Amino acid sequence: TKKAVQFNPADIKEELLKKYPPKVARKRATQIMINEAQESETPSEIVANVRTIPGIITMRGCTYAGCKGVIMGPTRDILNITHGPIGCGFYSWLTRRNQTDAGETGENYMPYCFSTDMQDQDIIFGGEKKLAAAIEEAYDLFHPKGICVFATCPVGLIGDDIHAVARKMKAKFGDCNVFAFSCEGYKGVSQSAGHHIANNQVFTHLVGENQTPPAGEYKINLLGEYNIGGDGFEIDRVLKKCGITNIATFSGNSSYEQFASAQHADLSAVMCHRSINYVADMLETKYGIPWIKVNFIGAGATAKSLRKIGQYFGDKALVDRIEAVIAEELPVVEAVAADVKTRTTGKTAMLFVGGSRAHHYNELFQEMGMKTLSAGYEFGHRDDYEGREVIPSLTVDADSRNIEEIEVEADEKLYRARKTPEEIKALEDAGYKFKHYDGLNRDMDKGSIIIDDLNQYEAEKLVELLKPDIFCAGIKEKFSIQKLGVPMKQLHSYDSGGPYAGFKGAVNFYKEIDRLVSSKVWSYMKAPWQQNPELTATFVWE
Ligand code: CFM
Ligand code: HCA
Repeated sequence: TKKAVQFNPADIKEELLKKYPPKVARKRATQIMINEAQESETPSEIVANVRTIPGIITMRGCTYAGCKGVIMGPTRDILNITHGPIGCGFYSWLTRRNQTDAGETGENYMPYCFSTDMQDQDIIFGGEKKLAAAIEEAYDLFHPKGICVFATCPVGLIGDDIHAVARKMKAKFGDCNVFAFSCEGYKGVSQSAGHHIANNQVFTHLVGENQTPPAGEYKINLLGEYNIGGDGFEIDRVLKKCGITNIATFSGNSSYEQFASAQHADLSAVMCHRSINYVADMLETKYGIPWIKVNFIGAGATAKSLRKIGQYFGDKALVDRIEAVIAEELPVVEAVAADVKTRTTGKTAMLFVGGSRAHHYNELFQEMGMKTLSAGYEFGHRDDYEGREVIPSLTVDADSRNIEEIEVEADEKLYRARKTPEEIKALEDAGYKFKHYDGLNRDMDKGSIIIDDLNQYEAEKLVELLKPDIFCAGIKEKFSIQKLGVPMKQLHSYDSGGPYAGFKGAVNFYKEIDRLVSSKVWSYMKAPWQQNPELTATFVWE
């Protein structure tokens, strides 16, 4: 049995900051927050979505990763070409474990990695011709419905006009939708700007193209679900059982046609709002499709989200069917939870994932009786922490303006809590619709430590100070944490596991976490020479 860690969060914060030069410590102090959201009306402020201080080894990724890897990567029949050095294409090639099912006849280009493989001479003389040739070669080989082109850092620096090349090739082919993304890695402070750029382009160039309404009742779009480890398959199974038609998932297990038909849905259900809220807003503004926040991570959250969808349609047949599904699925999950809880209750966790999973998985850990000591996002914005209270109907052309400016402008409009009644009225008069959903802070215990853009040093320090029973983050953290003798579960790729969403996913997750926190192997983490220092040899010069 493990001793309960008693800690004073203020001391921990001080300890984390101690190592930094004064200026760095001052900035980091604004991104480390001791949670008090439970008690106060206005959640405490955290600084988020700002540049990482150079020299710090951040957990973040780049804007290209957020655009190409995250949003567009999981779509099987759009052919994605990276315009850049080969590493950018290679490291965003299926590492995320986003799965797809093309059926017997469907196209699937995900097993391929398409890149222009930029070389020194392209940097000097320009890469546009090479890009046009790559698009043509891909078209001749595969005849896809769509080709997307993604800019990497050097493309922006040398000024290749990827949009002009895409337009030219689209006109030349006539039957293939070619469009491009100015998602150079450096464009924003993290992946987040890449989401925004991807949202804008896919909405501008693809959504609404298919005029024929798909068949089915209770039509929804599932936004912000990426089918990592098969999560989307499990959610689709549950939705289908309830009689809900999923027109388009953005973008797990998705296809060109799904995006093209998304405007036929009656409702958007938003799972990871960080990555896709811009599409949700644009669907609402242009097509009048409202959106609600859902979460299918955790059995309780799944039941709640299904009920929320049922409530939106307000149809008795649907509501009854949803209740029947919950009544059938939930007891199986609860039985496993009851067993697992005998071992997991009181255990502690730390969760540091991109922009929504820290929040979503906190709920799953709560279902197991576990406590999250510290959590945060790599690239969340303030609304992901504090909750969002106003939706800006912001449709911006991210390619013609500085994306950082746009993001600041969008974020500034979100915080109703900090606005005067006059300011709120002015926003409402201007057409902004107020909505509410909770951020991470609301669900974390008082006194837990919330940290934005955690880095390598702070991660190791936190583990050393608080000794959690499990640490959840990504591949860069995996082995440094395990070397400290603490089990580490990847909440991005799920290591080799999943699905963890929906009812069946919750069962998988309970069992996996139980296995990890109950294992004795972590107590054998001292090497023989650390336990028996007499083995240390002394070198004697004769
Ligand atoms: Fe949304 Fe995601 Fe996440 Fe994200 Fe990501 Fe991801 Fe993530 Mo990795 S879209 S914000 S940019 S839930 S890839 S499927 S796991 S960091 S917490
Ligand atoms: C990304 C993708 C990533 C990386 C995960 C990790 C993912 O941000 O580019 O660091 O392990 O989920 O695959 O977030």
